[in-house]
Amino acid sequence: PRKPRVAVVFGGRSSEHGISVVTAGAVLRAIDRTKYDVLPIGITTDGRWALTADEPERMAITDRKVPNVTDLAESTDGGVVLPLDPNNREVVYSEPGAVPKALGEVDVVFPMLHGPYGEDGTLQGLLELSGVPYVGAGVLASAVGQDKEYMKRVFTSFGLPVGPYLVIRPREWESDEKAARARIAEFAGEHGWPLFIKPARAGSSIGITKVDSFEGLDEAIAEAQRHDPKIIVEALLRGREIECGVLEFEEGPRASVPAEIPPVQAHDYYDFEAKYIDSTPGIVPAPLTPEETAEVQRLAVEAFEATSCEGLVRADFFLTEDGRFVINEINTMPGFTPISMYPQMWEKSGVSYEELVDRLIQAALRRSTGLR
Ligand code: G1L
Repeated sequence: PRKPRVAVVFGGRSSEHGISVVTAGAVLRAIDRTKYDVLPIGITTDGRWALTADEPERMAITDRKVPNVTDLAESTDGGVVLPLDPNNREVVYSEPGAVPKALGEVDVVFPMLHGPYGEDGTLQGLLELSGVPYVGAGVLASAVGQDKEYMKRVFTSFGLPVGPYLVIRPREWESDEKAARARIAEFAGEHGWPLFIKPARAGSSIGITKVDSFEGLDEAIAEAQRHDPKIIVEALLRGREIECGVLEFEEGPRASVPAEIPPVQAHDYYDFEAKYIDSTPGIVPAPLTPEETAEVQRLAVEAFEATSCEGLVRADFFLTEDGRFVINEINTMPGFTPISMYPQMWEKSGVSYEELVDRLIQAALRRSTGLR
């Protein structure tokens, strides 16, 4: 029988294009070629889909230069830019099936795109319409995982502990800035400074400002609104940062050993570079009591279930000074190089990077043949 063909889709219009290419290179290297055929599909920074050569060694950082899809596609022997450019939209979106036809025979897609149109459920919706199974979270879980407000609402309704927060919607801000500021003042009165002002729907640490007083609040709001008109205000949670991976096995989701992210001196939350490229600053497994470990693992699996995740999720927590776990967020597309937190937590749980990639593909293929 023919081997299942896995299309790895990477790159894209996000500022995190390069990291996606590097990560896709690692995934391409890890896929068992005796079991699967592989089709690497890059999306250029201007949104064109291109078949790229299956040469993961060209997808690494060399001489401090981050790879990009345009270089890979243009200098690739037999590389074909598929008719999926923005000027030819009808080919892409007009009819269900257009994409798989353009891609050729594809049994499963491994989506590796950051941010809007990648991990927010839109690409997942396109794949649903096209009838192609894909790795990871579906439309709903992706969208919930991208929206800090609805993430907290879902957690709360499932009894998961979340920290204090406030949402400022665009209409409220436009109609009455003063009232919105007064709500923030009341929130600060109750929970104290500093506050974190964040875009409600943006990945990584983009657009986030820590504010210590009213001074700087307006600039922080403006900065967050540059990324999303809806913003979220969060109180500082004192405590340790603990993360836990969840992976879907045949019998259901299981939690990895947790990790601890030590506090960073230079910045209060580790930035994009640290999160995706640098070696993991985490301690794996986290030095927790067996009871604490079991508790955070239980909460991580609950977060996976509450948001109807599929395949995998990384759940991030604070362990507060009074010994309670508070869930901060989930990430349906966590950093995924072999040295990133999520693969490291599984490595220390006895699941190699190769096995991880295989389990994710298998979970996607299983889903396509059964009732969801
Ligand atoms: F498909 C998975 F497994 F769900 C998946 C997809 C993408 C896991 C992790 C990622 N991560 C990335 O693509 C990225 C961190 C390079 C950008 Cl979001």
